[in-house]
Amino acid sequence: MKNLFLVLLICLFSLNAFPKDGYELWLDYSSIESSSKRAEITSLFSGIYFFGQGPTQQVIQQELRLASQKMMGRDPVFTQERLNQTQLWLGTREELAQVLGLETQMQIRNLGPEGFWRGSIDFQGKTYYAIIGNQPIGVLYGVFDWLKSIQTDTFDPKSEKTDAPKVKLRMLNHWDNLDRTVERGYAGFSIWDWHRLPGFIDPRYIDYARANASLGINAVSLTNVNANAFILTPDFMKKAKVLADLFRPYGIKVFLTARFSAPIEIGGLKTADPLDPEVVAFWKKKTEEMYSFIPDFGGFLVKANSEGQPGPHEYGRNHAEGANMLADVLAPHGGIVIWRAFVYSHEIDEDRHKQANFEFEPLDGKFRDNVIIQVKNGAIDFMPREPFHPLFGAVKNTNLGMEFQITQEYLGQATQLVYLAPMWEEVLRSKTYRPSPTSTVAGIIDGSDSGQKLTLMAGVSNIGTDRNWTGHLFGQANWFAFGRQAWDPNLSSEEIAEEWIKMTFGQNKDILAKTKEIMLESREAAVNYMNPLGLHHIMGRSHHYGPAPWVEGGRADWTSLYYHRADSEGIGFDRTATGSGALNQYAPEIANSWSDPTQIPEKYLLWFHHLPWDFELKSGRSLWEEIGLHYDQGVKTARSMKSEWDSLQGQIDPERFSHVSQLLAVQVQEAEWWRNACLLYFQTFAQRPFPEEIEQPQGDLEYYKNLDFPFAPGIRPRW
Ligand code: BDP
Repeated sequence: MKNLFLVLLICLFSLNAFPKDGYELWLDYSSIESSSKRAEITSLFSGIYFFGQGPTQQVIQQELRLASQKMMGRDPVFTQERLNQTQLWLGTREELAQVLGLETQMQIRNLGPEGFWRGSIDFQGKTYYAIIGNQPIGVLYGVFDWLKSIQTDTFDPKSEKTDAPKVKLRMLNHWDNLDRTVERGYAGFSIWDWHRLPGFIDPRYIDYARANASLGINAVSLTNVNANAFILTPDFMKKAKVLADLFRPYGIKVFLTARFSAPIEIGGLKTADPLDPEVVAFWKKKTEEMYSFIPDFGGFLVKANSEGQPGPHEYGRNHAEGANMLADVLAPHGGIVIWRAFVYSHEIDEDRHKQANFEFEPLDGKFRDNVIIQVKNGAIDFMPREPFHPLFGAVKNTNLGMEFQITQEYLGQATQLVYLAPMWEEVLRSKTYRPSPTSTVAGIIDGSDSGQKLTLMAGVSNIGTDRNWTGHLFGQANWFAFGRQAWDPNLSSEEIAEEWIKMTFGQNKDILAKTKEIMLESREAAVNYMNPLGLHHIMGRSHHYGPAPWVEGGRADWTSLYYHRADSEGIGFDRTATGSGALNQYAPEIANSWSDPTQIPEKYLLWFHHLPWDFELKSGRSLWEEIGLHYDQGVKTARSMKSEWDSLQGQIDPERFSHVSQLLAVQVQEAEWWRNACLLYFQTFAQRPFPEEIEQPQGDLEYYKNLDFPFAPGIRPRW
């Protein structure tokens, strides 16, 4: 007996002592402290009845088992006796209605296949808690939502909740190569172990699917948009099939990237012309083959005629001809084509900002119904701050989807804590004034303003083989926030941060308040110390790590000089009518007021205007002074983020505390580096002293220019 007690004690101790490395993500299900709450939840877990059976129900059972063990230290009781022993009912609307005649109680009929209802039901004198979906996947979403309410201490059995996603496809885009390198990946290698698939199933695949399902992410493209045609060979299809089979019960569909020249590379043809009958036959056969492995295959994601990728232009065809050919072969199987709008060419003598609109506006209405044009949030390239992409609102009869970048290519990679939800919120809430005066980007994406039925929000994944999945622990918050905003683009970044913090660190009020503050100020801090006042694209060449406003030579639209245009007179890119005219691609309400440098929001000033160094800003200071103050402010905020976090020592487990604390120290150094390098460089043009009130930039410009990072992670492989 004594021995048994000892063993138990040791077990308990080692459980607690197991370092928290972030692997569990937001699904850590920390133990419920309050005894009354614990009793309430324990009672619900003590009699769970499932209406219906199937793979998704099994997944729900596993999740409930895990949650119960971790939150209450005991197994849940699943019962076959649906009345006497049951506390919690789980099932679809139809299943419950058939047995219990409860049709009228459920308001979820119109919520689509993924909607759910949860609340209390009185039946024959007893009250049950019920989680009901239109389909099993809705039940799973409802269960995750319920578990979240327990973790965030907001569960109230008396109140009911109905919810359904506002966007149809909520998708992760992995930029993962078949050799397991990840383009712009900062968290290790690809989690897809292609070489050992299909035989070996890494348990991570399931945890990945759970995490996505807990957010409502229901689609994933496994491979890099800079695609390799080999993924479309039967050997790789077999591997992808294993993943698709594993993800199906979690409601996740698999997509793959299609290399436009695949008919040549793996089909033995001489052309990839989309109008050539042999090419069409190739894609038809490939698609049929794909569906023979994956009957619910989602479709193809395509990057064509962009940054050297092959596409229809090689054959004198346009994007619609290319996309429609694929759409036609996918349509009989229910598949779709996601065609990227990230197209620009240095051979065209036009501001890169304008090129996507040039290509796609004339094609409006020409794409098939099963094509979505996936548009990056801004017209250049995932910069720390971009005005929304002018394609939103410019086309009326084309499905448009959003592409955000979760991986922090331009926002501190995996050394910096930058919470991206405020950036996405800023974009989604932007007014487009088209198609109607009240339209917003969110309204176009979710169809409420655009009327489109096929809706999509995609995020470029930040996931890799690192134990904590995302390299920086707080990268998890960006994965989480992306999923939440894709579910409902109207959620605020603040409420999402609160959910994530509570699910990740528990209920401690001090942790919540301080961490939330750090997260919410982090993105503006990064903009300030990297790209204030509308500056953009001044990062290191190729690896994109750190500042390099001096990059010149080679392809012009990949240099920094092309974008900041600093000279002895001033700085900024004139995109008004006197410059490139890109501003005119927006609705007149925007174009008119933003053409005036005294009216445009200052955060976009140098994006659209080239202005003299002495130009006076709203503060009464000169442009040069304000640039200095913004850079300096960024550094100060980074420092206060660090001290705020450090004040939580002892309240957060030592492993995660130290991981974040060390990285924040790196972030402060990187912020100083950005400020010093950029200000010293711009001073060579401005020829003015730095404002007195800022910390004077240290170091030597030549030193900064000579820094070299040949092994920085995530570099794009050369083909
Ligand atoms: C850029 C990345 C590059 C991607 C490209 C894209 O630097 O690696 O291939 O976006 O979105 O930002 O296709």
